[in-house]
Amino acid sequence: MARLQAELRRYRELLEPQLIQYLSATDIPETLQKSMIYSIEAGGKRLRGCLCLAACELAGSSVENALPFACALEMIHAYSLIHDDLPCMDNDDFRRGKPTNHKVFGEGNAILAGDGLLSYAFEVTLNAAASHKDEPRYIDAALTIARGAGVFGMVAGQSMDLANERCEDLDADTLIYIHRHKTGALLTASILAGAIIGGASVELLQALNTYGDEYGKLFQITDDILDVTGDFKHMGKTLGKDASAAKLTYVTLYGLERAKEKAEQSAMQAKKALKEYSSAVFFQDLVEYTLRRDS
Ligand code: GRG
Repeated sequence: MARLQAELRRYRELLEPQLIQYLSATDIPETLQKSMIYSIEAGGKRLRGCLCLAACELAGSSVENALPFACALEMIHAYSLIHDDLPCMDNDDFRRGKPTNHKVFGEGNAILAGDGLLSYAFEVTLNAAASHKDEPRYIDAALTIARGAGVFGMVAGQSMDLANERCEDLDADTLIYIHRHKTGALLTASILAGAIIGGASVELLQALNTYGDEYGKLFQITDDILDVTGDFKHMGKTLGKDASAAKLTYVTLYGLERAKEKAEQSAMQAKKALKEYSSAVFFQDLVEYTLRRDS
């Protein structure tokens, strides 16, 4: 995994200073700025930003072109975690190994930090699109992210999750719908946005769409498994919450062993989707890493 780690490091070293630069703008009110920076600086794997940059490179373009979009994706992801952690949602005290945003800044400020990050993300992508008026793919990438984050994507999944809380007879189709939207949609949008900026062919976009769908499933199944088998030190959040909240997960639905088999199946399908692309090494390595991840 040294090859993957080096690539992730290269992408993060581009992404993180740019993210902080966006958030360091001088005219943001102090508490709002501090709370947004708190959640962004708390860390995280920066997976969505890295996927966006890697897809742009795979499509044959320089990562710099996708950098605003990668930053926007990390802002949207951070907002979703801040809001998901609120008492009215998942009610979590820890995230990324630190007290959650509302524990430090209060609920009102945490809601605003999320709102601020989400709105700023679209300001950043639309600014990038406005600077490339003659290249419509920049606006396509912004739209792809909007769709993945919003009422046809992540917010739809979160809404269905909320609607089905403590529902005794949830079925596998609903579980798949929830996770394909709540977790998978933003991951897939991250990959597609980067590929669109990079000028990917229709064939590559289709292959990456299939990869994203399977990778999203793999990511969620391993998240459910780690809720049972993981530890706080690596995951940085309170574990065992799914069981105590009687949540339907891949583990509660299928049991640990079959959930692991399902993760293996999605891993295989994700890798197969890109088998024609010999330069998609990052994406193939990421599947192996995710299958064995502990954080
Ligand atoms: C509030 C609209 C809204 C949506 C929230 C993202 C989300 C939807 C909920 C988070 C619940 C959760 C733990 C989902 C499992 C998958 C997931 C998104 C895990 C966290 O992502 P990582 O592991 O986090 O990439 P880091 O901290 O590494 O960035």
